[in-house]
Amino acid sequence: MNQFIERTQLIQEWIYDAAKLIKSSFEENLDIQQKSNRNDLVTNIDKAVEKQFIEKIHQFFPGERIMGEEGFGDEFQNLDGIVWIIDPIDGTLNFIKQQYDFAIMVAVYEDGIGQAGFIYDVMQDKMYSAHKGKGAYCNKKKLPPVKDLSLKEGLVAISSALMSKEEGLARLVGRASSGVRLIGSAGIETAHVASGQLIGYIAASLAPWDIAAGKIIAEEVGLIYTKMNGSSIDLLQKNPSLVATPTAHKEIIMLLNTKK
Ligand code: 2AM
Ligand code: CA
Repeated sequence: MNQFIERTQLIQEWIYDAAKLIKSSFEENLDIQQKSNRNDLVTNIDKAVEKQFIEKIHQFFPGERIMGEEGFGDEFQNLDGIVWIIDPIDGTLNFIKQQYDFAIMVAVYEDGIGQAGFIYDVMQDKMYSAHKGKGAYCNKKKLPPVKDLSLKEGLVAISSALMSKEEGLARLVGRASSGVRLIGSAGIETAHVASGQLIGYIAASLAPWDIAAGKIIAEEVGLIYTKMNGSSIDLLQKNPSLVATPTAHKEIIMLLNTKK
């Protein structure tokens, strides 16, 4: 069996353990710190979950490199070899303010190519997963290839940063679609595009850990995941990001070009 498929059970166990840790914190006072701005927060729980993943990866897969949002992993100049990309809590603001709509995300890349991706919507108990070339799943159910709907035929998700910073651009895409939906977790929004609830998701600036797992899952169901100008995602940097059905992807890029 492919070595990345063999890892599935272990990775999912780690994710369920992390979810327990996160849920057990609901009754406690969180230690909350600000990162780049007042809406970019980190808690003691984000840090504890990342450390827990790193400990387990070191124990089971010594020598493999880890990129983690909270900085307890390695520094990266390239993506050579096997690289784990971890977002301990995606949607930290939702975790703090709503105790809902946040995810745990784990991806495994080899020489820059996505091999396995997991997005766990903790409160809905939905494990989205994919292995390269083997399709994507929500829990045990295989996700069908997406219908190639156009922008006007579907709902689109837009990050709140894009709504506030690039209002014109967000409005242009929103108006051309059936409607706009906002959740505030790149992982859950991407999972909803993969499961056909949305036809696309656009975000002003996503970090590698916001993208890595979702990109593998999205591509397995026939979605296109690129930067907003259509060029390839760079997992060593932040990216203005666009994931959509092939037709909606083309339409959104055309709309964004008319804005320039
Ligand atoms: P995070 O919660 O892991 O930081 C919110 O619209 C989405 O954008 C979340 O998935 C959030 O991930 C991500 N995001 C990326 N950069 C961000 C930033 N600087 N501030 C807030 N959210 C950010
Ligand atoms: Ca995070």
